[in-house]
Amino acid sequence: MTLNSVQLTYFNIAGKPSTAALGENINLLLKDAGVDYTYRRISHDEWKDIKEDLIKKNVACPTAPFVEVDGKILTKSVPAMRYLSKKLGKFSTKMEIPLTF
Ligand SMILES: N[C@@H](CCC(=O)N[C@@H](CS)C(=O)NCC(=O)O)C(=O)O
Repeated sequence: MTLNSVQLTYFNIAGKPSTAALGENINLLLKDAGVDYTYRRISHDEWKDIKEDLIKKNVACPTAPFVEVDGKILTKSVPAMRYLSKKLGKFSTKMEIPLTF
């Protein structure tokens, strides 16, 4: 299964390596799965407006990292990874994976 229009958003943390913190788990999942995606690194100044936009879109947990895929917004890193894994056919659960918890 291919995933379309995938964008991961997470903070660019000053003074830390680009691999630091929660965004990296999803980044590696997408990279290892060979997904064509963009990784948008944002500043804390940019976050205010982005968070407001997530709230306007009724995203239940407006935090970073989040992934936009096929017009959906996935928040919370572990649920997002479960959802992506299932869509990629790498998670053989019969459960419906919610977009967020
Ligand atoms: N359990 C969540 C934690 C998400 C979280 O708390 N993210 C922090 C950055 S590491 C955040 O978005 N902080 C800004 C905010 O809550 O407005 C996950 O795994 O994604």
